[in-house]
Amino acid sequence: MATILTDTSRTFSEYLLIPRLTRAGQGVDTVNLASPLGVVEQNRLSRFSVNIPVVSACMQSVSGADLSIALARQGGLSFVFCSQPIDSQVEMVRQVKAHKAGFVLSDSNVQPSTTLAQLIELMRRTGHSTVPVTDDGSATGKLRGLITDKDFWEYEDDLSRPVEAHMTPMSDVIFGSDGISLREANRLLHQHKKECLPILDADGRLTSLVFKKDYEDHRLNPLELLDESKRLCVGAAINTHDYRDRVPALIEAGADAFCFDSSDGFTEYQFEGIRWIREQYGEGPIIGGGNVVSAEGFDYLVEEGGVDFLKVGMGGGSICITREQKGVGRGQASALLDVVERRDAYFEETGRYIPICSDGGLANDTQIVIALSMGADFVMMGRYFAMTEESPTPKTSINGQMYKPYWGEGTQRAQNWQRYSDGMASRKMLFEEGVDAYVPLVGPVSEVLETTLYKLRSTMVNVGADTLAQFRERAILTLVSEQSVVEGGTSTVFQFSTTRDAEEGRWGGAR
Ligand code: MZP
Repeated sequence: MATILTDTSRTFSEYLLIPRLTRAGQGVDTVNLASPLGVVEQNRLSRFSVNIPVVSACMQSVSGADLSIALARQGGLSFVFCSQPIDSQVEMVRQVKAHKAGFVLSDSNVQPSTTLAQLIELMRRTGHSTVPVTDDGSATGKLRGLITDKDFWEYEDDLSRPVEAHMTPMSDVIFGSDGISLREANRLLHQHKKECLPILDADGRLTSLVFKKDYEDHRLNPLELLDESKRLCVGAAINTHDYRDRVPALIEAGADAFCFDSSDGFTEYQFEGIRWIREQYGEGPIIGGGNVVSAEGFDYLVEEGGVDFLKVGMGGGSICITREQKGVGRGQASALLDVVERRDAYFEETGRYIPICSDGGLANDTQIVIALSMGADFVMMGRYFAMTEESPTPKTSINGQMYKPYWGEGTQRAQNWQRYSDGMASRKMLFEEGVDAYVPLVGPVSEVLETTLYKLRSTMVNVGADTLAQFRERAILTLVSEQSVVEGGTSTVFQFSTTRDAEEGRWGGAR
């Protein structure tokens, strides 16, 4: 006979945190949100951590190159989707790695004989106002000078003249030598009051550029997630079908972490995939497994499989209809609590700490907070990021409101049969496990994350926690009744629907 669990399948909105002592000196500015992604061996640091506990979903309508760059700049990590050919996924990973705030390969270059008119056309096309002049017009040619939009007057100068007549010649260019540290390069920029510092090799060939604006940018984004070479970090999704080809190509492209993208990762197919990567590359690559929703799944992929982190969640995603279609899944809070309990016991037994990712179904900031308090080390979100400026889909106006398309990987549109058919040779999707939808456009990643993370920090202070580890340890949660949810909202007051309505004295109606 089937085993029937006695506990109910619960979700995050059924819980509330009880405040605990906040110590003097604690505040949102003292909270540290760093979180491990790689397994943490006893008394060691994690091999790889994120600076904020947020990653973006392995989805076509979410994790492209622009979103990956925007999220890494805030301290989080994207997993570029794998439901695309290996070449195009590799290209996206490369784009993120090339977007280095630091030493940049120059992508707008001219020759000394290029005319001002051609230069202006190039500047308009690329948006760049400083252009290296190299002997052959390439990014690595011998540097002859630098030209900026301040070196000529578009409506006064003769635009048929060559740039060499206007450029700063080599004799006056301040440059750094290959191998210079970023700190030293920034010092030279500061000392000589320059906007751009070319870096040259021993033969005088251009190797890269360092910009003052990137330095300022980094000061504004102190949590930026960078690798050892100061390049932005990016993760890549992989599947159980073509990892033998995909993983080597992604490693070559510089991917910092991998994550199996599967609706049900409790399979021998995923186990074999993890084993293969470990056999080929040892403990080096950070590998995320899942998704699982039970302690049994944890044991299989962690104890036997050897993953770094584990993703939890099945059927909770905002675009997911797996539970309706197939009758499998579990309430996200119950799934998370079960896996976290097992993770903690495993840590007691072995001294190995396995980071857990709560994946999908987070409908608001409060649920992110509850997931982290329940023991998730970080959360993965799709809808949240699909709504941002930087997601890869076009903005669409519907009835005067701006929206973005958002579709599940289990739709005919995504054609991600690999995510759902671990064992089947067939590439057909006989039924859909996801829906095709629109979500409202909410703004840039930096702005939405600022609010979310401020709320998280604020709740952590309520619980007296300085770090996410303390947050989990100190968290006391209570189940809520329907009536206490009603009590938690506004009651017996008239509420203005927007601040503007309030200012203009318009009633939004009672809630
Ligand atoms: P959400 O943040 O939009 O609620 O959920 C995103 C998560 O839903 C993804 O990370 C993935 O685990 C899951 N997902 C993606 N596509 C589908 C589907 O088509 C799905 N069913 O469930």
